[in-house]
Amino acid sequence: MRAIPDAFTAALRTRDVPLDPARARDQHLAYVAALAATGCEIVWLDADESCPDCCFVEDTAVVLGRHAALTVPGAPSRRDEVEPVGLALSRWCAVHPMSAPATLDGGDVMRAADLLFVGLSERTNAAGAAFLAQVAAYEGLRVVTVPLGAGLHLKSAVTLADARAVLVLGGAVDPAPFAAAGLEILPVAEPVGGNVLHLGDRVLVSADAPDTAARLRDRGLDVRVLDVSELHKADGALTCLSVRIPRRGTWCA
Ligand code: CIR
Repeated sequence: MRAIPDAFTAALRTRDVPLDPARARDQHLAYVAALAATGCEIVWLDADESCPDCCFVEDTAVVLGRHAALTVPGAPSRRDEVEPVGLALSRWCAVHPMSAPATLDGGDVMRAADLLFVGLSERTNAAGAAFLAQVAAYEGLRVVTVPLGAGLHLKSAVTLADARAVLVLGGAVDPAPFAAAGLEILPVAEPVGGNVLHLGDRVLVSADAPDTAARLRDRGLDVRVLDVSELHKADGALTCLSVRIPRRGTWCA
């Protein structure tokens, strides 16, 4: 995870709303606590005041096991975020840096067992997906590209609720490739309900998606609700605030 800079006020966003770094930090700390409570070790990188979006660390790297791809984020203002994340990750993984004109944001990559669904979006292009496929092959993983119809990233709209079921925000993407992979489709209508973070037997859900939280509870999942409203204002969600590094021989969302 990476700390929130004062420069967060200048983070990229689709809506012209002011951003409050202090409020975002309070919400970020609650998120850290929720991750730590699941038994994760937290590796914390300092903020970089020249990178307003640096807390959205998921977009800079995709960890696949012993190998990780370092991205070229689709937004040029985010490209300096990558190097410190790569240095930190090199403690666990062989890191493979992507080169422009390939671009990819980690928020466009959703893993389900041995498949990596990659959203082709305003941030991620076909060359970025092809590079990821090369690195993924070292781990025996296969890439399936899915064109994104609306929204910032694939995982803004589609995430695993558990290992066999996927939440899909209506209108954002064709659910057929997920169904073809044997995943149960759980359609959602709440704009931030498609982005949950499934960690072991627990799932984190945004407080702005109460219907999704209730539905996942009804499925018997251990749901924890977090207020990340200040991060939503910068188009961030639950997955984008961390890069998850699974224990050897396991995988995580
Ligand atoms: C951006 O526009 O790049 C950031 N303000 C938000 C990135 C959110 N990342 C993610 O959902 N993976």
